[in-house]
Amino acid sequence: MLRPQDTATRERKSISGLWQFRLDADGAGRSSEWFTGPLPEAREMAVPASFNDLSTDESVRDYFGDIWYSRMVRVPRGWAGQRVIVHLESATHRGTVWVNGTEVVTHQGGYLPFEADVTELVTPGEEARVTICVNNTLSFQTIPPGVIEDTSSGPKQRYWHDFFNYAGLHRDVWLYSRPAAHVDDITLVTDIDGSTGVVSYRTDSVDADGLRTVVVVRDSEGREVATAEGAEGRVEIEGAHLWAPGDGYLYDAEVRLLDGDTLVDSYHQQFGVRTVRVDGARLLVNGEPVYLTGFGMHEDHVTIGKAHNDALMLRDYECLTWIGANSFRTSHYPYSERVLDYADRHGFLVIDETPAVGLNMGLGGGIFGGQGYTTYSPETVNDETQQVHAQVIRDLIARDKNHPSVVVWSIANEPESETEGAENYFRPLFDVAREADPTRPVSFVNVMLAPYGKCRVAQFADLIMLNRYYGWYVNTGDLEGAEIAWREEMAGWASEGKPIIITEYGADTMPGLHQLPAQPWSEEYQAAYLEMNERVFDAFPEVVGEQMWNFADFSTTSGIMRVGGNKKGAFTRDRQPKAAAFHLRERWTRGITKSA
Ligand code: BDP
Repeated sequence: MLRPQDTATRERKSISGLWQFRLDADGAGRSSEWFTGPLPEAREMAVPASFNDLSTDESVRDYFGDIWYSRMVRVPRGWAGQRVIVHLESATHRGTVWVNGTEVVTHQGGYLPFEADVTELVTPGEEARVTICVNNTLSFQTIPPGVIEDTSSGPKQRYWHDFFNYAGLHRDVWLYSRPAAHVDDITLVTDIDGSTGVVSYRTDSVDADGLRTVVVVRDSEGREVATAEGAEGRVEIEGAHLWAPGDGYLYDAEVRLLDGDTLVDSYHQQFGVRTVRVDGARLLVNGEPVYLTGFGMHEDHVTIGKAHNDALMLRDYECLTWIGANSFRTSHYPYSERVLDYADRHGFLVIDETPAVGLNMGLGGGIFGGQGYTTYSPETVNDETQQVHAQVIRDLIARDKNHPSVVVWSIANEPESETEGAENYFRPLFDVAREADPTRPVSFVNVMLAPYGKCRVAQFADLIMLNRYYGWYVNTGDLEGAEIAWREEMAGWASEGKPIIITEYGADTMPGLHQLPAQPWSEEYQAAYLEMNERVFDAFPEVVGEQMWNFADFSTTSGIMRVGGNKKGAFTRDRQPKAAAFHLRERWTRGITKSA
């Protein structure tokens, strides 16, 4: 699937904005056929936005079940003779779409795009009704997992991930036109031979029998630098300007479908010429060792929740640049494609993560009378979950494979990984990822409950990614003891001979709380905690990256461990620096070089 684009042969129309909206606690919408006309008793809802924080009503914020969106849209009259497609960048966590009363597509998984050809259901020049039923209920067979529990005050949704389960239409919804014979997919893989950029390409086209495929590569100034003919092949760029950290140089590959010399379809795919490779305990980009600085992040903002917003994205990137970050992880789900586009253009390194978070019932399970669960079992995370997980890995790679910024696939965050069930569950998933993309390292994020010597999944990973909270969840307030324990565990991982990226280390911090001597929750403690961690990282050449948890404070479910959300941000939720941010800036802008 290719993204909607305006090209010589295609046009797109955003249908974001204010939609009719209605929660459906009784599940009445389908039987009452709400997709056939205006939504009864609708209120207004912004798209893109999470619906949760736009209301002042608690039952709206915590609602789970069917959620209906509806609007009329005029199909441009100039699209006559073209195919008309409805495209959703995401629907969290499940979406079904009707056009003029006919169901056209259902999609599982909250952070990846889907679409349907609706040509036969609409008339160019006339209005069409688009209805979307989103559902945000999690189960053991969804990624991420969750469960509905019966409580004395009614059913409640429970999940094991530490961020609020925002839902709705978080990204743009589009109508677009394309020719019947069209380019359907493009895969570009780059290599470097001396000063030549070698681009292997594969295109898939639909209804294209007898048509020619021509690929034209242009540099960032629009100068043609290479061409090739055929659905699959290779082009060479002499004296290529490589894509590198901090230098997001992009080329454009235009794929043209031609009937003789007549243009039938045209699609532009940007790409960077670069290689990524693990070599011993080093991570190499273009053959050069890289050291990642940055954060695990969240798509999380006041009022709009997990919605994408260009202005807020720019502020995030401003803060990342100011602090000297060269990388981030899309913890804990695929981010908006616009975030990756920016990373491509500006040379950020991205660890791209699936939504597989919370596959660990040992975390937060069973405390204070809560029900305990076994993570991997026929009744909980099972074969069906594994199939869904495999599909989301394939879908993520299909969406993001051409982004030069993506340098590592993370197939899960902090799953239970110390048991036989975990080993059986994950072994095939690594194969799935490598089959979908043989060119990038594949890994997962290891949790503290499966320390060195106990983890049974790290053996499958190309590099080790660790979340560690010595000095916070353990050795709380005792940074000396924390450092001893941390060094001891790190020495074990280092002996594996793989590169290690610290994907989380952090301490909750109330902005404005000052304490000398430093105590947990104070700004001083956060800074001292970071310094302790940095001493450990600097002592091990195998550590090739540090991504502090978290870039900014973020919203979570309520609980005794969270004060208005998770407060481990270097920045506050409104993107203002805490004291620790100045410390990180000092270290990261100075540059960290390692000799491994
Ligand atoms: C890790 C999770 C992350 C949490 C963080 C924390 O990967 O999502 O927010 O710890 O506790 O367990 O702050």
